[in-house]
Amino acid sequence: MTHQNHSFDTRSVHVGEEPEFLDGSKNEVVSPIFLSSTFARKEVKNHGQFEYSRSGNPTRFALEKRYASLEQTEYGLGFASGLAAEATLLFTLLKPGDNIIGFDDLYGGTKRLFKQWKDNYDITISLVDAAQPHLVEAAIQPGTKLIWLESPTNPLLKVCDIAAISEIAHRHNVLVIVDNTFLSPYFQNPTVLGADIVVHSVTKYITGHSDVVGGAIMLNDKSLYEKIKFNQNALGAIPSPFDCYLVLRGLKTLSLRMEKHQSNAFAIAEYLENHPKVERVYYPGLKSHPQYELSLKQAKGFGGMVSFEIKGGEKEAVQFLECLELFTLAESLGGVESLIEHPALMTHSSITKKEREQAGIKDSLIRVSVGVEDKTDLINDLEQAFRQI
Ligand code: P1T
Repeated sequence: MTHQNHSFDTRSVHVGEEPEFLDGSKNEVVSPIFLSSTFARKEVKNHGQFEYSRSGNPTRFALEKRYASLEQTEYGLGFASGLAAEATLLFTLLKPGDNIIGFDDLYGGTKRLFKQWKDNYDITISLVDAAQPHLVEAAIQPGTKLIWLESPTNPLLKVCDIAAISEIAHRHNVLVIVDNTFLSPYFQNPTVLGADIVVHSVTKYITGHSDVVGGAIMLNDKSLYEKIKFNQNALGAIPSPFDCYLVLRGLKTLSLRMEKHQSNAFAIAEYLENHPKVERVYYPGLKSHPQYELSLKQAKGFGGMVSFEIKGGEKEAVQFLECLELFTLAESLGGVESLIEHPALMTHSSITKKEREQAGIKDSLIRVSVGVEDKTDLINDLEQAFRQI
């Protein structure tokens, strides 16, 4: 059955796992975990749909079909991690002498990857405040190959106008890649807004239970898809069948989880905004957020990530974080359990202090991945920790 006319909630449950999908004689409701690393053939010169699990596996195939459906693209590809997906993209799209324009606020590991490409493969990187599209246009140079965006960004929750930047990029023959990890395909579909390629850390909301490290790429262009798929196999950074099964399972509740993450995040952002020990709150759903109107226009929601600056500096931030009991002090985000962290010392410690300062990541900044627990319990935990500093 085709789910083309079905809504997101229906597609996230069914696509890739239609009972007759794999073979008419098999009618499982849930995709089996195909552990076989290789697939038999009758003829030397011909193989069936699957040949060897690095190049294709039925459980991964089911998941890749769902990835494409949820991002409303023609094609989806699964990877062993978000960074494996990103590295495969850079490997496929760049040649020496090329230039990447990136948002000045991006996940620290993405900036570290860019630096590897810069140092080893003669690529130049221009980081700009993409919240101002004219700065992106001004940064375009003859060698610019791609513009790399997050919206909202990690960790400052900056939002950029994906449609406006895509229009600028396409006038200059440049590709737009959007890392859509923070909103998930439930709240935002960048290719519908004009971007060329979407990348995800599946580790986060898409899986949703902090038990898989995975990545994904979704796109519409057939020739680009074939090049990236070739390198998915050639580089081999693929997800295991068991991880694919867990992601298929996690995705069935994506819409339910995202709604709860968001309503809890609203409550926490408002609580923090009124707290005397808080200097500043970053959440795109607050009217005080500089791109609140843009978020309303281009996304269906604001997500579950909130960042804030505590009054004081690193000392107060660390003290606060170590006093929390219900929030787990850990890197990562997007799971059902609330996580909290210190970007400068944790997720963004792989970039230099100078770069962090340029991007606006202060030592007093704290990032919260709001889970789906009871919001009063979460706020009570924050309150008891504030009282101790
Ligand atoms: O961890 P991995 O699945 O390889 O994904 C990397 C990645 C890519 N893009 C964004 C926006 C991310 O946030 C991440 C990973 N981020 C964390 C681990 C973190 O705590 O921010």
